[in-house]
Amino acid sequence: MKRPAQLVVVPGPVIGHIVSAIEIAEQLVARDDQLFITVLVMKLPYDQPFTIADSSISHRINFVNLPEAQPDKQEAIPKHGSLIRILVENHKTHIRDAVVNLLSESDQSESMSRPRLAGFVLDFLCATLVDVADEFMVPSYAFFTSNASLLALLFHFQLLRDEGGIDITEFTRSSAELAVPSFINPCPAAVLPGTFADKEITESILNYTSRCRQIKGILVNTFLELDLHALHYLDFDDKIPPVYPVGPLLNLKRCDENKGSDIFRWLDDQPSLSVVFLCFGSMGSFSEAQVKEIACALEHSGQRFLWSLRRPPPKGKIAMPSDYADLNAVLPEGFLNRTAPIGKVIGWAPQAAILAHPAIGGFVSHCGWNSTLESLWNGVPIATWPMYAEQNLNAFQLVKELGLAVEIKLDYRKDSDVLVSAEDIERGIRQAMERDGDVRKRVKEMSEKSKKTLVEGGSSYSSLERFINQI
Ligand SMILES: *[C@@H]1O[C@H](CO)[C@@H](O)[C@H](O)[C@H]1NC(C)=O
Ligand SMILES: *[C@@H]1O[C@H](CO)[C@@H](O)[C@H](O)[C@H]1NC(C)=O
Ligand SMILES: CC(=O)N[C@H]1CO[C@H](CO)[C@@H](O)[C@@H]1O
Repeated sequence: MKRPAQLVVVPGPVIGHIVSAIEIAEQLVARDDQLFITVLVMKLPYDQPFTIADSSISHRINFVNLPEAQPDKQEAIPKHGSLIRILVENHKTHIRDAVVNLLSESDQSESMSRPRLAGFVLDFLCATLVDVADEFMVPSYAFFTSNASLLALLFHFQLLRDEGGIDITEFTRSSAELAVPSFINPCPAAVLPGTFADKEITESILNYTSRCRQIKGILVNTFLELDLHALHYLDFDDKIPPVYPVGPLLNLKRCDENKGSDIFRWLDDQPSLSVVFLCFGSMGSFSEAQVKEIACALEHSGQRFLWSLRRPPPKGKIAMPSDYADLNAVLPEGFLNRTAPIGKVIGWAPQAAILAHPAIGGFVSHCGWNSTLESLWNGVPIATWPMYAEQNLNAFQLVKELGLAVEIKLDYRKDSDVLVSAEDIERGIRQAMERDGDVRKRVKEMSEKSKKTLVEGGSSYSSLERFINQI
């Protein structure tokens, strides 16, 4: 019989990444009863609350909340991307200590079948922790919470930088179309993640990518049927470690908690596929002028809607959006009263549960990868409104390469002065809500594929098996 094995999982210090890490951990223990997992959770920036409330998570998954890392006094207030790099760096000692602890606990355990430490599974954002895994002389694996297309793009850029001496940040200032091997179509430089405009962040990301060449395997939250082209490219390059597409990893079980709330009572009263849902992720918020354009688009379209509207943090402050105390203060006068029969404006939204509701017929989204997966899973067409990081790219592929979404605006950048007009928004909403459109048909097909891939015989199911077998 196989000896029990222990994996140390380290999520990146971002709330969505922790959720994904938990999903991966659950999938792994569900598939191998000799597998034990310890998740090391870093203290999150911006005081984002994270508590592990769900006691239904397997007893073979153990969570350790790491102590807060002492910030380095010399660092100026870092930008978002550097903040993550610094946080990870500052947590190194705590991570080493936690693993030493773990090993000494299992040394003292009575059991004859102590799990051996089989490796570290590191969020891509924590790739520099390969050093720590090396100290324990165990292999490192990575997990990548976005998709294979982005991963392939990063490997491509990293080679251009390290072997071609090319400055990637120059691309974002050009109007060129780039031939990226993992993409079917040339990719306009304008859809490159805005982060590639920043030298320091680009350098960290490409450094992580370079570390990822030295590890034993990469788990990716995607599936073959969706990300075929990029996965083939990654497969055929022997300087890239084996890539295991194991998605879609979605937070579906926790959808039930919301039933019976005000939002769901309202949704229950709406006809099937009649409501467009607007939600822009945990960091998504808009200027007042932009909020007014969205409101006009909704009112003018006459479409039933559910709108998660968040208030931006005060200018110059690094913080998360919050809920408005008084929605009337930001919405056009009388909007709430006039639209009350067909619409509902809410604050924070239980997105996954809402997307699963039969009343939802379309989704205006920032196209974060996990939102994209949730929407496809539920067969809901997306109108893309990317806001930051890799979302422009996701939108580009979703719209242009896969035909799984319609476009509101592809090269919108958060904090830029671009105002997306009510007309553009309304057009996107109408297209996404089209009853018999091709997009809805393709999304339905992809929804079925995304469910099949996870069950026995499916591609992600087999891929996870291959990963487990080589631990
Ligand atoms: C990237 O890696 C190089 C070489 O190891 C190092 O000198 C540099 O400081 C790293 N940069 C960042 C931003 O991590
Ligand atoms: C909006 O409707 C509410 C109740 O339906 C009412 O109390 C309020 O006065 C109305 N506000 C405006 C501005 O019409
Ligand atoms: C699995 C996962 O990461 N789910 C997250 C996706 O993003 C939404 C918000 O954008 C989060 O609420 C989910 O937890």
